Amino acid sequence: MIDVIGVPFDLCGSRPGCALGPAAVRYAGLVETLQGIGLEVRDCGDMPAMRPETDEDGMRNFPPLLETVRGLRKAVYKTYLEGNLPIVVGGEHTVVAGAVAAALQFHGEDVAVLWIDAHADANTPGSSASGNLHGMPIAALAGLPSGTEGKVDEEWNALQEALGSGPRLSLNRTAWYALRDVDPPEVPQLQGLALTMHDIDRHGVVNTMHTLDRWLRTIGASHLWISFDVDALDPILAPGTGTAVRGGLTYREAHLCAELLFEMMAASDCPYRLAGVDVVETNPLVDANNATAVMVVEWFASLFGKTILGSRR
Ligand code: 6HN
Ligand code: MN
Ligand code: MN
Ligand code: MN
Repeated sequence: MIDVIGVPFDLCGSRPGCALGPAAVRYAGLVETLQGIGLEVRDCGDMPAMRPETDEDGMRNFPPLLETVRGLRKAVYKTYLEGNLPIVVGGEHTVVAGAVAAALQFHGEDVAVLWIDAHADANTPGSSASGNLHGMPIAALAGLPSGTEGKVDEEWNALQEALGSGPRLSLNRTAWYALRDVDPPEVPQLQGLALTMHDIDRHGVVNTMHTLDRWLRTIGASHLWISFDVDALDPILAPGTGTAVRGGLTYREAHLCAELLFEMMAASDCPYRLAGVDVVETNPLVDANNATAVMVVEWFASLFGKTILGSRR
C-alpha cells in the first residue's frame, strides 16, 4: 500500500505558494491516477500548516521548519512500520530531509538518493548566498558542518537532532539528475553521481539512466529514495515553481526517465528497492491552469508502470 503524505510548508524558500502544492497535486488526481493503474493508495492527508516564526539572529522561519521536519520523519517512519511505501507531496524541498532521514533510519545506510532537480541543494548555512533553507537539504542529510557560528550553528545542530539517530546520508550515495544551476561552493559536495543537463543533452536519457543503474549497483545500494523537484522540468512545460531555471527536462525526457526508473526497479536482478518518492516545490500561485501539478501526476503514473499502451503492473 502507498501512503500519500502532504506537507504544506513554504516558509524557507525564495517565494511563498508551494504550501498549496499538496492541494494542487491532489486536484490533479494523484490518488485516483495511481489507483487507476492498480495500486492500493491511502491518502494520509496533510501535516499541520505552520505559521512564520523567526528567532533573533536565527535562520528565517527555522522553528516551524524544525517542527515540520521532525513531524515528517515520524510520519514516514510510521508508514514503514506499517509496511507501506511513502509518497511525500510538498511543500519546500527542505522538508524532504525528514523523509529521507526516516528511510535511512528504517532501511540503514545503504539507502541511495536520486535528487532530480535543477539545483544541487547542497549549500550549508555558511555557503548559501540566499540563506534559504530549501537550498540546503542535502547538506543537512549528510551532516555537513554549518560553516558558521552562533545562533545559526545552534539551529543547524538542532536540525541534525531532528533528523534522528539513523545513519547520515553519504554524499557518495547521492545522485543528481537534471542539474543546471549549481552554486560554486556546492560543487565539491557532488561526490556521488552528478548528471547535468549537459550530460543529458550529450548522452540522452537512456544512457544517463543506464549510468545511474550501474552506479547504484556498484555502490551496493539496497534502497532508492527518489526526490523530484519540479524545477527539474523545463519551465515552459512546468512554470509552477518558485526557482525556475530555463533549459530543463522536456515532457518526453521526464517521462522516459520515469519509465526507465520503473523498468530498472522491475528487473528481476535489481538489487535495490524503492524506499519512497517525493515531489516538491509545486507552486500553484505561479502556475498556468495547474499544468505543473498535472504533469507531476502523469510523471508518477509513468514511474509506477503506466505506458502509452497500458500499465505494466
Ligand atoms: N530548490 N542554490 C540556490 C540557493 O538559494 O541555495 C537555489 C536553491 C533552490 C532550492 O530548488 O529546492
Ligand atoms: Mn530546485
Ligand atoms: Mn541559483
Ligand atoms: Mn530542490
